[in-house]
Amino acid sequence: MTAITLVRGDITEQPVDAVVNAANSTLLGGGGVDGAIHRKGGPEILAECRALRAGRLGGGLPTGSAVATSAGRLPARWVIHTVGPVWSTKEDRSALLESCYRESLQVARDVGARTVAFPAISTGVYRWPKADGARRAVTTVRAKVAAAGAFDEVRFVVFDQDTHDAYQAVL
Ligand code: AR6
Repeated sequence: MTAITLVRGDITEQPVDAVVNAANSTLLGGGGVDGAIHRKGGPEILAECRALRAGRLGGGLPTGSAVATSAGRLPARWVIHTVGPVWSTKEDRSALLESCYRESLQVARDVGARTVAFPAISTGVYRWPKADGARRAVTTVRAKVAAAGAFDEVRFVVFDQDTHDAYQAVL
């Protein structure tokens, strides 16, 4: 059984095997969770991201995909970078958001991570509605961990009270 838990706090302080980063396609950093992870994790993470860009991810990491690097000085072993979709009222991009959770867990499983922390992907700079983001995060993770059976804990780590309430309502 995988424990699915909710914590209000800073994802960079979670002592888990893998923390998921809400990155962008360049993999070269940004604000929000991404900025916090690179700031606290140190230059080793960015160096690995640059190496990926110089190699098999020359075109960047596609939206909905995920890739692992080491976690530098974070109290984790891996950072799993994923790129959420920017919210759109014209187009339904929810399959891409769900793909972020599924692909991140697939990568986590591939590296051997048993505890994984997720931020609320796309719900900050990318403006995805918090309640819908929470519902898709929880349902997608539940389905994937039931199928994969490889995790001890998947932890949702949220910053603000609204997001916390949204996750609590779904959980
Ligand atoms: N720990 C946990 N949650 C956090 C933290 C933290 N340290 N910091 C912010 N949040 P965002 P996105 C929450 O904007 O919407 C970057 O520039 C935040 O309150 O980090 O996927 C990237 O480079 C919100 O609820 O990610 C991309 O360009 C959630 O994490 C773009 O932003 C996600 O907010 C990605 O935007």
